[in-house]
Amino acid sequence: MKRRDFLKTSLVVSSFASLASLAQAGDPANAAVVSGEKPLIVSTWGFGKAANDAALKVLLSGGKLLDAVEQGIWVTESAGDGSVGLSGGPNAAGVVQLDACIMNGPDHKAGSVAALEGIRHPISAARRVMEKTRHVMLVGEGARMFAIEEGLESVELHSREKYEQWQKQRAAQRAKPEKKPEGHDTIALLVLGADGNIAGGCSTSGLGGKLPGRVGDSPILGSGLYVDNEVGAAGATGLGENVMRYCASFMIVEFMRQGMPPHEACMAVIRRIIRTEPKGANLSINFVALDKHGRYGAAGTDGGFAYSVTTTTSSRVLPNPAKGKLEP
Ligand code: SD4
Repeated sequence: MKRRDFLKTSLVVSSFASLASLAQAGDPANAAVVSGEKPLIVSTWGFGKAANDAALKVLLSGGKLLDAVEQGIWVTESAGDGSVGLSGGPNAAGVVQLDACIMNGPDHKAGSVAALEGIRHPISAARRVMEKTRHVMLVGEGARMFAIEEGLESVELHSREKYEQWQKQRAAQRAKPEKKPEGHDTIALLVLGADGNIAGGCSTSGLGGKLPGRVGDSPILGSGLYVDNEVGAAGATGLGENVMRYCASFMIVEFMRQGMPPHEACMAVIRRIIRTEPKGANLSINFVALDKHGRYGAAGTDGGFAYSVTTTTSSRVLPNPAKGKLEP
């Protein structure tokens, strides 16, 4: 075959392949659903639904993409259900240390805070770092002082008692059959706006019982969250140590850039990580992703992982499409 013919043939084949993946719309057996709807909001876990709904409201009332991300995540940070925000699991010293980041597609700007204590809304601190400083990330006491100077609400820190109480709760939870990954939860929330722009945020109290000062994947750009306005966005939840060593969210976005739909990109990254890990699929790594075309997807090694998807026509909690498809 002449070079010109070969190029022609491969162009036809590759556009057929992308059409085929776009044609998966509405097939419930295939998690790489084409929503096509904008705005589209995707987040981690079932609790993400309330955050998505709040984010959609912001967009529908004319708010900016970043307002939708921030105010959506506020809902989870304020929920007080022992997962994200100040009600989250404390570290081994009995203190809740929070991690968060935010990223804006159009200008590729980002802000992040880590090991932040006593601030009600770490996502807002991350946004202020992005918008009001020349830095990307602030940690610990510096982040706390900055947040207070910015007028963000600060609250009393949790004590050792809180840690003991939390340990008892966890022991009871572990006894239940369908448990969430032990001791950690995170919201990663991705928004595709009606104008095709993308933004995302991530907020967590991190791994319960962690060493004081430990920082997970959630505030690390490319690990817990990544946004590329030309391609899409991805976010993570689970055991940060198994995500941040692989720059997993960045890798998902890069796989989508190469043409994979979001669900396949999440699966491909999980498979790639599993290949190197002695623990196989026993890693507690879970991902959500959306792309520029309005396609979304997720995959996780935790059977109990779920994700939330919201458009103007529906708001749903969907099960982990990878459940049963990865070796434990
Ligand atoms: C962390 N990835 O700090 C976070 C915790 C989490 O579900 O996502 N829990 O490792």
